Amino acid sequence: MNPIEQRTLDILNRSSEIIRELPNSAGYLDEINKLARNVHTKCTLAIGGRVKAGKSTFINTLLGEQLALVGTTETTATINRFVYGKPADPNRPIKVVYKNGNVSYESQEFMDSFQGNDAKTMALSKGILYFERAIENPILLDIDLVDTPGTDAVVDEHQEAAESAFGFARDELRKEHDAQTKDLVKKADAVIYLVGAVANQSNKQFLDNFQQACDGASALNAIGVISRIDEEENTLYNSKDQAEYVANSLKDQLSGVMPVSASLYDAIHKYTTKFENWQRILKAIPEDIFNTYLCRSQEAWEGKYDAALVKKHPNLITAEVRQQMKDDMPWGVFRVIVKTLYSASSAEDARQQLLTLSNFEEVKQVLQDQFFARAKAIKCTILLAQLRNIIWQIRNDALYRLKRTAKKSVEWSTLINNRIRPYDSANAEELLAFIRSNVKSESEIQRIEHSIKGDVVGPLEQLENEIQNLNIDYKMLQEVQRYKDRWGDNYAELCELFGMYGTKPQLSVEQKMQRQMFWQGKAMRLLDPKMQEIARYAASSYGKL
Ligand SMILES: Nc1nc2c(ncn2[C@@H]2O[C@H](COP(=O)(O)OP(=O)(O)O)[C@@H](O)[C@H]2O)c(=O)[nH]1
Ligand SMILES: [Mg+2]
Repeated sequence: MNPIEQRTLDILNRSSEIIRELPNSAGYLDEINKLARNVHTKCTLAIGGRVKAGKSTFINTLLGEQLALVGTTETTATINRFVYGKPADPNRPIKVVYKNGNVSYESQEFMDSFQGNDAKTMALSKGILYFERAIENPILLDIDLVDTPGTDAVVDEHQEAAESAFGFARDELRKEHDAQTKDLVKKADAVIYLVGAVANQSNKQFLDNFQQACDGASALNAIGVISRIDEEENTLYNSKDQAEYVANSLKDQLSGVMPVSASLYDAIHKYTTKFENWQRILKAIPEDIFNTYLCRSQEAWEGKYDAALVKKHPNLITAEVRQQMKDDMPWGVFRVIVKTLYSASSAEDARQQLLTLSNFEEVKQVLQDQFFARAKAIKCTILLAQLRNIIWQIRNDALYRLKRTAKKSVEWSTLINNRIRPYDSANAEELLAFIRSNVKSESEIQRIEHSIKGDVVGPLEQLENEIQNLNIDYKMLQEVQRYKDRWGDNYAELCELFGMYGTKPQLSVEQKMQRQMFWQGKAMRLLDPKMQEIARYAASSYGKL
């Protein structure tokens, strides 16, 4: 077991030992035992956000397999869990958990049949609680990934009007999905919030969408992703600014915000062998025709202006060839690919630029560092906070009542001694014995309080602090890595100091002091406040080594 888990379990076990001594403690013990069992369960990472934000696409790209159904309608959207493991029967890899408690194992075809948008599919999906699929993907070693149906489905008025009886049932399902998603996100240990970059969303609207999506989230375990950035060129080429704007405004809710286009990343991999050939074909098109006419819109690319264009340029590649090129890529994805190929000096150069634009590798790295690698710390932080809550209740409720009773029992004993013993010493003794065996004395209570403080609250706070420091280290490490170039020769030193390699530098006292002074001096000379903060933190970290 990982050391953080072991220490969490030790604290939980010790607290249940102490609390067992209290009368009527069964309820508390139950809660603590539940927490202890949870130490071994995996951390749940849920993907939240609106319907059609691109959640399922993002998960597929993350897992590198087409596992979650994409483009599902509200009738077919289901909860999909992805867990580490091997399916018992490879022909029936999908575990279906029904709302009535039944479980069945089904084939891929069964799952694919959920693409329908009809009454029958809807009736079927209504009975299902979730799908679960076991895959041997290292991402899932310490976390279970949950794809949610999404909140706030956009009402499709055409469909609504066409089939109003069906529309009502669909509205019900929509509400259910909205509630399910919110509930899953609330129960998850960590959440990725996806908000699609819908064309022309104002910054304010954008923020409102994020705020709504991550309502009540705590910044440590929640990260924001602006998805589908390829759809708006404005967003695509300014995606980092947009992300920074949202991140600054939601500092308390999200640990960070990153832009991504999962579809672009997928397309780069799917079509990369064609890039060279495409680039040759594209570069033969005159610039004004390429930019002004062909890339204007999907219709233009597919031939809308060709009748007029071909008169001027008889050698223009035909609309048919162009459509073949586009294949089934979303227009935004295709547009950025052809534009980049057109302007880049080589196909490889274009590939690199496109990878950077999709930003997927960076997002994956951050998720890796922040969630997948820290899953156990995240889980334990949550369990420790819950234990702290239980202890607080015990101190304010059970212990408080015990103390009151102990005080009262002293009064009763005096009363018995003074008023009963002179007339009936046998009964007085019996009463006193009853009190002694049923009421905890003030000194016993003090001993319990002392144990709670020393054996539970102390170690709990110590562990919480250590995890907290790891979290700050981690945030600093992220900053350092983000602006790697700024740190020149000191980059590797900071990475080690902030725990990138899992071990802290081993230095003599003189060396530590020397490095501490170096970073204090640097903090004073630096002008950028972020860099100043990091330098100061480096100095204090050497102090704590
Ligand atoms: N252009 C573009 N389309 C995307 C991207 N991600 C998802 N989509 C499309 O958006 C639609 C909804 O995607 P889906 O993953 O099912 O969204 P979900 O409802 O949040 O799970 C589908 O048609 C996807 O092809 C993206 O990065 N770029
Ligand atoms: Mg989906």
